[in-house]
Amino acid sequence: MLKGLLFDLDGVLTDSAKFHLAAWGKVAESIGITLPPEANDGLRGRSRMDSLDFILRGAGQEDRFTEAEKEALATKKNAMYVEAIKSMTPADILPGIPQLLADAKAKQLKMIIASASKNAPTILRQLKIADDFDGIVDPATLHRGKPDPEIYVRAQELAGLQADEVVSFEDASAGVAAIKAAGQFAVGIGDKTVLAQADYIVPTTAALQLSQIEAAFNAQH
Ligand code: G16
Ligand code: MG
Repeated sequence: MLKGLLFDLDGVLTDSAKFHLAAWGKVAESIGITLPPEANDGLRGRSRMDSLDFILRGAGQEDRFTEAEKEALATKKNAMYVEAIKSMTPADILPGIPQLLADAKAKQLKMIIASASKNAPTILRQLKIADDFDGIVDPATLHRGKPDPEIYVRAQELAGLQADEVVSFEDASAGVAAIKAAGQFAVGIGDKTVLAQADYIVPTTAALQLSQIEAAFNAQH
């Protein structure tokens, strides 16, 4: 029986990717690197330091900086990002999400955030949906990033539920892989060839409907 929903944040509840991309773009520019167009997708769901490594690797400069210098660059990016997300309001919640959260609440489903972002609590407050959730996995306590299942296993534990009692939502293929490795039902939001591993796929959040997702979940359990 469906008892809980586990949510990625960026790309699922709101589009914070544009702010991540803009901040990384400025940091990259400051060290003479131009972000390639594929950076937008490539940065999705990656932790802060993994994102920097991804950018440096893409430019063939993975050995250019010391760990301390990389920390400084990541701190600079985060300061710009934190400034940018102050402009977020409830209008930045993606279409279909307010109804999904209301339907889940009416069914008393547990709701947990499984985001790689250390800024997730701030964003939820800006969107004024922080109180809708029963918990947030603290990414600082994780050992491995998505596609490792750790974050989804932890989210399920926070909900006090079993793998076959939850549905998890993701926009990134690494995130869907993490959900499936955790043995959970995956809802993928985005391109169906990219997210082929998901159990249920919608092109955008506007197409999310809890009754239909629950029917697909029940058919599989
Ligand atoms: C998000 C974004 C990533 C970002 C990561 C860490 O993940 O998709 O681009 O690098 O969080 O964010 P921060 O620097 O704020 O800790 P998710 O898991 O919500 O998609
Ligand atoms: Mg995401």
